[in-house]
Amino acid sequence: MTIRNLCFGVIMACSGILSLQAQTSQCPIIPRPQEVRYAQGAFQLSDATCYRYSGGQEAREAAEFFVGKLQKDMRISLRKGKSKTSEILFCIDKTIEGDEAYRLDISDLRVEVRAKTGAGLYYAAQSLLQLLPAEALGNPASASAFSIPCQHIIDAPRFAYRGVMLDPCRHFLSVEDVKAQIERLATYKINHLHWHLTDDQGWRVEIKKYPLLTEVGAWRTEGDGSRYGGYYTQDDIREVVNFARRHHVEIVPELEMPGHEMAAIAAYPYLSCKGEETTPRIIWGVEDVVLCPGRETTFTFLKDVIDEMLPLFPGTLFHIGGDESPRGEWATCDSCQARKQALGYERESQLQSYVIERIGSYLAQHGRRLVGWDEILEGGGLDTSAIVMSWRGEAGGITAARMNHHVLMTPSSHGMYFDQFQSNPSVEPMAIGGYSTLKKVYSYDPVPAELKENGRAHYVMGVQANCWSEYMLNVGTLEYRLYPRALALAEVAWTQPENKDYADFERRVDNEGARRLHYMGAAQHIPPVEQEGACLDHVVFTDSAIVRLTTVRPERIVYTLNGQTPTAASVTYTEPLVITKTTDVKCAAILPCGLMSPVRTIHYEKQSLSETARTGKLRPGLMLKKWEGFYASPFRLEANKCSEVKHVDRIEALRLQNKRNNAMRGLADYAAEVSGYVSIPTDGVYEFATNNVLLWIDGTLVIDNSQLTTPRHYINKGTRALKSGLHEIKVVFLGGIYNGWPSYWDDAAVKMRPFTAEGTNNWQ
Ligand code: TNX
Repeated sequence: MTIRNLCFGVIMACSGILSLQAQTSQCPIIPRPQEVRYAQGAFQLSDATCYRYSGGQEAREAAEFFVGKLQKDMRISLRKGKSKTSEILFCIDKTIEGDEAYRLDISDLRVEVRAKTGAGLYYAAQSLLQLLPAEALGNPASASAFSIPCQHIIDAPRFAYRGVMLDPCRHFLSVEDVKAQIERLATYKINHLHWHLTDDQGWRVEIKKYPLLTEVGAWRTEGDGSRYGGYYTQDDIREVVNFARRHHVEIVPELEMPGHEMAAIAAYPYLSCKGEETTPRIIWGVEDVVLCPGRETTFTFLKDVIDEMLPLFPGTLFHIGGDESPRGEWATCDSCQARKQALGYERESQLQSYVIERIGSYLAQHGRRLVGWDEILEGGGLDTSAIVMSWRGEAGGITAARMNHHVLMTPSSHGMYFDQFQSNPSVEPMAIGGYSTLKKVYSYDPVPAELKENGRAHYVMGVQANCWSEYMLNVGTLEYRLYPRALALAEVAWTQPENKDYADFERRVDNEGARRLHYMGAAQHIPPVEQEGACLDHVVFTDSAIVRLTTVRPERIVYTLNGQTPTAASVTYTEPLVITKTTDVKCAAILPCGLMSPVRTIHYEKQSLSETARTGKLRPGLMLKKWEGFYASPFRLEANKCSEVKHVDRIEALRLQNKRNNAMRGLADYAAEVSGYVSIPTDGVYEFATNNVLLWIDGTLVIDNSQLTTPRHYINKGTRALKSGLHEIKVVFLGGIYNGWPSYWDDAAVKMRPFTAEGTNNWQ
């Protein structure tokens, strides 16, 4: 099986010897500072070191943060006071330009940290901590002194807004999970956490005036009948916001409107045009039912909710969503049409603008700035104070900047969607699609060329990556998707383009970066081994097979052919392997710092060509059997009573056995199987792909998707050596909603092609 079935933890392949000497010649800091100048000598940090601060509370907080970290992570206790031989001074210095800029002067007897603000001092402290070896985090008692090379660092961020979005609506994150990410992200100088608190599938913020929002709206019924949900109390939110403040992170809350609000509508049906009773959405995708902009009660509700949210979130930015709001219901709603007429509007999109405008001015009265997804531009007339978050490519951001809006760049097309795959989908846990590698994230420049050319670069306030969580079932998967891509994002957001260098970044991630993440307790993506070309877990051959291994970023690959789990001491892959008998190739990638990817087992099986089926007289078509009810597993269906047997003409008929509605509510789920014969044109090895759950050829299971968390895409492919002629085929489909994905959205097809290791043949 692939790594999808393993946990995302990583293991140390070798412990190595603790080097307490930081590397001198190469700066390990992520994001890379503006300027680093090395000098002779080194500063000794130990229990004998003293610390001081000047500049009031801000300086005290930064100093205490640093001292606290040393104490907690490395068991080094600094004393407050002066020392002639080893001291660290944190100093607010108003002559330094830039709110988050800092200077770090490390000489043999003294470290001087200077910044204009507490945030600057905090970032200096983070840089200083990154100059200490990451191993010390994992072995706090292992060293009593550290040596930091003398150097002078001058640093400041490129962008004021450096953000990550978390989505606890699709899959919930506990307060502790959210705090853990804030602390880690702040290590890399990320300073905004956009918290997506409301959506169709769940409402996550306690609003005292509307208790049903969390009693009803925070819980949805999953496809297997279980209840899923959770929410943050106002105390929880205060705790997170305070924690974030101490790490100089502003929380930007998001209250979606007018779309993506099915959970609120389920709690208070009068918020929608038709007012029908409903439930939070039970599948991913976009809900057609949205807030009614015609009725005043909608605005009373939104203002009441905002009134309770504002004191919880003292930052200046407030996100009102605004994305993906279908307008179909408004066209037939009397209140919406009356509003449209009264305002002289011609298009429904103007009603969307009306909502944004009214709420925007309400927020402005309360000293907040509205942020919205790029759809907020669509109806026209948007106040220039609104900040546009460009997610559908860069176009929204460019248009907005041309109209004098500040913009935040988070284009799904340029790697900023961390819900996308980060290496070959065949070796990754299920993701939404797309392809966003570490390199792609790193290579992004948030200022589009057009804005540079027309002098509008300054409208780009910053950049953000989004962790939409449809396919992040738990915090382990979130972290696996977030790290180390968030480190690349941090460098995109902080470092000036002329100081960026992917090869150097890769070196820092592969060494100190990965190690630090590991000791901070974060799961992270260490590139799993892929096969070049056709990347399958089970490869059939008749004579011999050539195995070509690779990883999405170049790493050492180790492997075994004797069934043993590979270790750092195993053979290093240097050239393609030739396999002539049935063999399990077990392989893993090892980073230079010793961390190892999950082990992948690729089963290479030597087969002789499978005989054709003995058949009597055949009729065209296939036999379909159906069983009513929800099935979590496709095995042993025969043990249940079959409700129907009939002939169908296509395999795809499997998914058409009930009447569906768009929102998939109240479906009668079922399992179904088709069986028949497939005609194989010539002798050879064939590759099959299907998003159905099982595929058998000649009574052998060739594809088993039953372990996938979500049956979508053509992930598990299978191969089989077949003689020309007719072969038995059997396919099983489970109709139902699996982790938010309705299998009725799949095409239910089976594809086939002659197998080539290059994977270049077309599907038939
Ligand atoms: C689009 S990005 C959405 C989200 C989904 C996401 C999945 C945006 C403003 N809306 O509701 O979760 O795609 O990638």
